[in-house]
Amino acid sequence: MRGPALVIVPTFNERANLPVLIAGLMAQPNVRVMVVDDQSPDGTGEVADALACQHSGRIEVMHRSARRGLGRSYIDGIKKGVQEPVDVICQMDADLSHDPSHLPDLIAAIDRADVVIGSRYVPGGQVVNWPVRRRYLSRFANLYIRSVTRLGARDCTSGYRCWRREVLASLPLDDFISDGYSFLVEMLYVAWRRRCRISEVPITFVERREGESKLSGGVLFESAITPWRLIATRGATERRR
Ligand SMILES: Nc1nc2c(ncn2[C@@H]2O[C@H](COP(=O)(O)OP(=O)(O)O)[C@@H](O)[C@H]2O)c(=O)[nH]1
Ligand SMILES: [Mg+2]
Repeated sequence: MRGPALVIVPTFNERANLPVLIAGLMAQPNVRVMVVDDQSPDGTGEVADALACQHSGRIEVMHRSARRGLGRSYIDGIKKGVQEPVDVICQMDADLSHDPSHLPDLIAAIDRADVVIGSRYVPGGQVVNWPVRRRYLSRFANLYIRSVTRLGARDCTSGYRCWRREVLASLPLDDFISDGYSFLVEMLYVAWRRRCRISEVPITFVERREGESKLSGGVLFESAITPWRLIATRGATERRR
């Protein structure tokens, strides 16, 4: 059996979603949360502080003031998280796309893996409420990443993941270059090159109802380049072992 888990949740303008997510997470035993907010203009950071008061000892809030970014937020959150007395560190979106009730499945699977992906693209996994365009984009992105990098995971872009703390602590976080969603691909690729065991458990992904996606043209451009950069620099990844 595993001990406590820490869930890192990056937020940017998730005011309406965060209280619902936190209620779902607080219903899970042995789970703590770190919200990493990028000075959201909608006041998500203050909402997070109020929730931390309500559930004192189980929620911490990191208010970032450096340059905004999903990758940067994760790096800062993980660096702090790996210092804490937990066995497992999870990553999760705040927009209610990732159902906290899947968390026990992910955490249970870590007994036989170093990283477990909450996966839309293994049998039993599904996507709800995505327009056709977004479905194709995600399918294509995974096909593209898997073909270029040879990564074996079916859902390389899922942001719902669970890591053994010591494995996460051993990744060369400061060397990661990706800013946006590509950060998730870079993390997985580097872990795989270092022979981490990757496992996938099915999830039902539900598109957000509140707030807006931060997917942008710049993010897509970075995503197109990243797999090629990763294979071009794979020797360096190995040497940093
Ligand atoms: N801290 C931080 N969180 C971000 C940033 N961009 C996105 N997020 C969060 O990352 C998660 C996924 O973002 P989302 O816009 O839903 O991406 P999508 O699901 O791919 O459309 C959500 O919890 C966002 O609030 C950012 O620049 N900084
Ligand atoms: Mg989303």
